Amino acid sequence: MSLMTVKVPDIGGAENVEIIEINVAVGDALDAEQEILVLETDKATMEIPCPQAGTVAKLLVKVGDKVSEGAAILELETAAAASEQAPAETPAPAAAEKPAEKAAESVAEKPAAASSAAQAVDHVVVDLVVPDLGGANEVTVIEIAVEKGASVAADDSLIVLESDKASMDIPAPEAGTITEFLINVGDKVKEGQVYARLKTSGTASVAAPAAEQPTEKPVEKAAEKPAAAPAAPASVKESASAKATDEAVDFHSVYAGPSSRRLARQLGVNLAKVKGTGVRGRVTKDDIRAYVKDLVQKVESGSVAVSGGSGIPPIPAVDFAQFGDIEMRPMSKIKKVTAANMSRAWLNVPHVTQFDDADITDLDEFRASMKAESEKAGVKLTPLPFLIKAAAKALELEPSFNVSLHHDGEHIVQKHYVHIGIACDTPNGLMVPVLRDANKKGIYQIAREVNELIEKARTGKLKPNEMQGGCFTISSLGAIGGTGFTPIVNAPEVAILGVSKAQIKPVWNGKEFVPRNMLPLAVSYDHRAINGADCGRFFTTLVALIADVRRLTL
Ligand code: CAO
Repeated sequence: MSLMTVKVPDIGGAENVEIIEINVAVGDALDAEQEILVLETDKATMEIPCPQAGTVAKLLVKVGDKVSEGAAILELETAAAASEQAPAETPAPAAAEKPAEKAAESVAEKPAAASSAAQAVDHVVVDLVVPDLGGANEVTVIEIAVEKGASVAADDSLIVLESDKASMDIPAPEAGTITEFLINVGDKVKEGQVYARLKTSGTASVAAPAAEQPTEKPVEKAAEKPAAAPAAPASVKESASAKATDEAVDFHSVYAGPSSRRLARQLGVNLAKVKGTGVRGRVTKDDIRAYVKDLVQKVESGSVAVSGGSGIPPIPAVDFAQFGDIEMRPMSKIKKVTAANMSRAWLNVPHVTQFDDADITDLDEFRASMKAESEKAGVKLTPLPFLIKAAAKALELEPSFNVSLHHDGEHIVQKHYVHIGIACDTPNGLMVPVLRDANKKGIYQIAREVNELIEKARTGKLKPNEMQGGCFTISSLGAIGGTGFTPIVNAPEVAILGVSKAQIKPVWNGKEFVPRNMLPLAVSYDHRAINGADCGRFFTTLVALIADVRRLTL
């Protein structure tokens, strides 16, 4: 093993160039050509590669340092054989990495074919040519920042070129209208190649058309001031393409180096959505990785399903302020979790909802008759404990409802316990505490435990295990009102009961209409696990149990 010092290579004479990114750390094993750091002039970025494989022994620079050719960057521990060739110079950055100023000068030196005498013409059409690429043979067009027909100001970025190691914005030499592009994104272009035509006003500083050309016609010629230097990131203007749809990959308005852009393209990441944490907000590769990691986590937790997962078009963003006064309030954690759970269940579970009314006239009479006794026992008896008991009994009698789909997609999990979830409206949002073994408990015990759970939910004292393990959920809006609703299955449960407000209704008893207290019920179920006939049986059983509370004791 031996130690070599890696130095800043020939960077085209640029001096005191700022280090804006360091992509290696002490101890990293580097391959030859692996990117070490990124330099930036006010016109271009350059990635400095490692001259040969080795391990970083010491970093000699930090982000923000200004360096010139020959400055020591790091010490590299290399294999002995390789070190014999040392001190190896860092390979000069390829083609486009040569500082843009250089490219600009080089191109600017090339005079336009036409004379510099200005002539009075309405307008001239000038060819925009690819500037000096610092010796690179070909570079790729990675963006066309404006559309044909767009009016551009001087220095507006028109296209972005990228070599292996650097990217550069090619700005408009002056104001005008783009009449055509002669290249497409992905094309390889060479220095001097005409990539677009710009119609400028005749009195502009653009060189006049050649004398022999008729002045009444627009003139085509090379611009005297060709697209020279890549624009500084800060000067990147919003382009027509940047105003495209949210989904369109918008690299143009993004400040990122070639390797970051390359990584974004490989991963299909829209760079415009990535928050840059590098110098001056530059998007680094770590930013892209963090973005992808975060996205994957959100997708796996289901929290981004509403925003376009599984090919579902996202709901477009709306600026509500344009319609009147608004205020932004943060969602509580519970509301966010509920939103994620609901979208996940709604998108994953094929729902069917069936409806029926239960006659609770007798139940209500019984409840009223028990009022004094229940108060003495310290229990408030609403219809809810009876519904819980009835649901638990119905689940025992119709076990096809007491199941979950196994995540392998090939098994049904039959449960031999009966835990009932109660949807509970709390100041922070919807919570679903779970009453365990409801089938084994009496009405008083259920009422007492449920009231405790509701109290805990509303005071934020529920423990995680008190919200887990439910087999079936009851969501009661009975105290509030409404004649019916279609509840969303609380997956991985396969069914839910929605309870609406009881009402006295005329019911035909075979001889006459009689006033009965009717409770509107809805059962939503997961049609992957339950068939309509199963639900019919379960629902009939449930309604019969509610209508005759004596059956609950059997
Ligand atoms: N019909 C008519 N009256 C009803 C009724 C019904 N279906 N259900 C309850 N009531 C009555 C009760 O008897 C009580 O009246 P009394 O005091 O005169 O006896 C009154 O309404 C208030 O009941 P409550 O709300 O205090 O208690 P509850 O046991 O009925 O409900 C709970 C408890 C936690 C289910 C309820 O408070 C709640 O939070 N519901 C909201 C659930 C929710 O938001 N679900 C989401 C819907 S979308 O999926």
